[in-house]
Amino acid sequence: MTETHEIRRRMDRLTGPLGVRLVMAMTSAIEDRTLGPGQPLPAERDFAADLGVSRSTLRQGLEQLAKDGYVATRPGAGTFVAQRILKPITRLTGFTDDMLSRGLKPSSQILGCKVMPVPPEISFRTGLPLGTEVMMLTRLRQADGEVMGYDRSIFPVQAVGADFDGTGSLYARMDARGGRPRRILQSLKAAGAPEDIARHLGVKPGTAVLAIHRIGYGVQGNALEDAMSWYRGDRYEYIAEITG
Ligand code: 16G
Repeated sequence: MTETHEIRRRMDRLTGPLGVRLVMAMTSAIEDRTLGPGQPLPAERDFAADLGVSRSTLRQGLEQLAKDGYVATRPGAGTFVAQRILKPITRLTGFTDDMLSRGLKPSSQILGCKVMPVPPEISFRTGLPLGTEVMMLTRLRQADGEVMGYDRSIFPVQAVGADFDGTGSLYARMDARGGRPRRILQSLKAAGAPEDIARHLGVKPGTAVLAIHRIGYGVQGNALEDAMSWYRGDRYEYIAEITG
């Protein structure tokens, strides 16, 4: 791997125990994308030799990086740089847009799709009149086949058309009708994954995930979406540019 040289260079610039320097150099290389998401790491023996560390130091370092969500090991296939999505907090995009712009293939598993009158608490929150027909769409979201998050979205049937079956991009579907949300109010917090969601995300119940609530409004100020998303904490990182 050509990047090994760069990692070794970074290790040499650091001080402290070899294992710590290895983890720090790898972390920075993954964060600045010297090592790209999904990139396979060399076999243990070669990697250890090229980095000038023992195999046990390398193994411990990789265990630490896996615990922190920087690398993932797939049985039989080796160790890879984890798919970590850096998402600007101020860009109004949907899941499909986010994945395509990173060269990843988005897919969804539909866990539920039903039409009902708007639940009263959603009506109070969004201003959608009681009696409005809404669709509740629950999807497991994947990138290149890996589970990234769980979306549960409620939106007026009118915004997507009565023949919408939940497949494909929700925002693309809205674009083809009256348009997707143009203004979004969003809250983001760390939460322990509830049991049913943890099962779908492939993590232990209680694992820290990003719990995101968003309400999206159309150009006219009308509510178009009330959504809860649970994103895997080891795969997502929200970033913001702050000026003052
Ligand atoms: C994102 C949104 C979700 C929206 C979806 C549309 C967050 C936290 N959630 O997952 O509210 O429904 O994108 O994506 O950003 P789609 O166009 O791929 O269906």
